[in-house]
Amino acid sequence: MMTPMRYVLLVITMLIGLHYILSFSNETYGRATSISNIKDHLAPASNNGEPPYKTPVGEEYHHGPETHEPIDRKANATFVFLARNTDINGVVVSMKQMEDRFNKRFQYPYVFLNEQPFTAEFKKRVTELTDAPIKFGLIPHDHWYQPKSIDEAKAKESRDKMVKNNVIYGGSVPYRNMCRFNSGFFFKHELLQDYKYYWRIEPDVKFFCDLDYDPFLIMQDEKKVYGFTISLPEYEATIPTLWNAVREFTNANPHLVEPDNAMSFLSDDGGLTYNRCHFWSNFEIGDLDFWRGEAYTKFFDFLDEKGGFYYERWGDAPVHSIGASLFAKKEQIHFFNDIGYRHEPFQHCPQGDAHKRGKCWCAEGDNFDYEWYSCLKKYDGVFTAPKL
Ligand SMILES: Nc1nc2c(ncn2[C@@H]2O[C@H](COP(=O)(O)OP(=O)(O)O)[C@@H](O)[C@H]2O)c(=O)[nH]1
Ligand SMILES: *[C@@H]1O[C@H](CO)[C@@H](O)[C@H](O)[C@H]1NC(C)=O
Ligand SMILES: *[C@@H]1O[C@H](CO)[C@@H](O)[C@H](O)[C@H]1NC(C)=O
Ligand SMILES: [Mg+2]
Repeated sequence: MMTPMRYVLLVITMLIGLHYILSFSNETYGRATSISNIKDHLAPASNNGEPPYKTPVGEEYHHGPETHEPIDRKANATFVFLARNTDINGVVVSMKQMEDRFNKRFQYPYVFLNEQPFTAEFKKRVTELTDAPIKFGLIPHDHWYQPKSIDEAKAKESRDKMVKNNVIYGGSVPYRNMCRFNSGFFFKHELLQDYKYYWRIEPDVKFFCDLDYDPFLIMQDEKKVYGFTISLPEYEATIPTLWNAVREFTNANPHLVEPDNAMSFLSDDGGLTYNRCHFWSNFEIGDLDFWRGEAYTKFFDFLDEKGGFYYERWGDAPVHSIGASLFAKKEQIHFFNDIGYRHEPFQHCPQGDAHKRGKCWCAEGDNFDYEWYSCLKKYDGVFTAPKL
């Protein structure tokens, strides 16, 4: 039965879908710049290829139930958790699940970061949840706050306009600080210098499945640089000039673009326009040295100079996604198919054998992977699409 409420919801969903399709087919900004350099560096398509996740993680990585094999091998890795003191109740929800599903067995350390000192109460509550080492770090002033080089009058005008247009977090300076920090600074923090891999966690997320293998070892053994579970398009209003800046950068630095890249995840027309697909960065398992490397460092500095973190509201998700897609090989971006994960309002729920193996508590039918608003099909297309 179609209740009136369901009918209204369906119509709203269809309208949003229509808007999305129209806006996708009508990119008008910034067609002026030459794209020849990007075209030269388009990923060669591999028709034979399948996305790497279609091949499940090898049996040798699985440890089985906790009564079985002890953990004999670990990666150089840590969790990274950026949070405010006021986030504590959501922080413990996420961390308790991470401990129960994975880390009480694997014992990776946690690094907590904040631009203000963590309170004794915050430290006590998270320390009680784990036997693994925990470090609490203060973010250096210049890595967090709006730089002096930003014209505050211009930035404010843009924020006010976004508020008027109901852009999510459009009026927030702290949110912009956070996006810029996550884009270009977290991996520079002194507490992260000791590590090569990180797993980012946010407050109030859910981990649905037992994980009896170490995803960091997959990263290390297969030389992956970026792992995700959910992908979707970014809001146009937050990044109107981001793609122009990206093209300007790649045109000026073609040698930094990886020839075997994942451009077709980002663009449906060979780099001319951005389809706004990005990996949802509230979940990330990544290589810190990749962010610290020459290509991404120069890329971030270039973007930072443009001021779009403040004059617009560039998010760390599109910035990381574009960086990983253009400066790494496509096979180095990994979809963690067997990690069940939710950050409101979307979730990835492993299907079939993976669901059973992980004893997942999400409903298999509630899975974002091939919903219309998901970009996973574009990720698949990177490996299967015919050559442009
Ligand atoms: N220290 C600190 N952390 C923040 C601040 N704003 C957001 N965060 C953290 O940054 C991450 C993203 O923020 P969140 O509110 O979850 O944004 P959303 O997921 O995009 O809605 C979370 O880990 C927050 O705890 C801030 O002003 N200070
Ligand atoms: C596309 O953008 C142009 C210029 O902004 C506008 O005139 C046109 O109506 C738009 N078309 C669609 C389908 O949105
Ligand atoms: C861990 O990785 C970091 C960054 O690559 C490196 O500096 C450090 O020496 C590594 N530690 C170990 C024990 O390998
Ligand atoms: Mg969040």
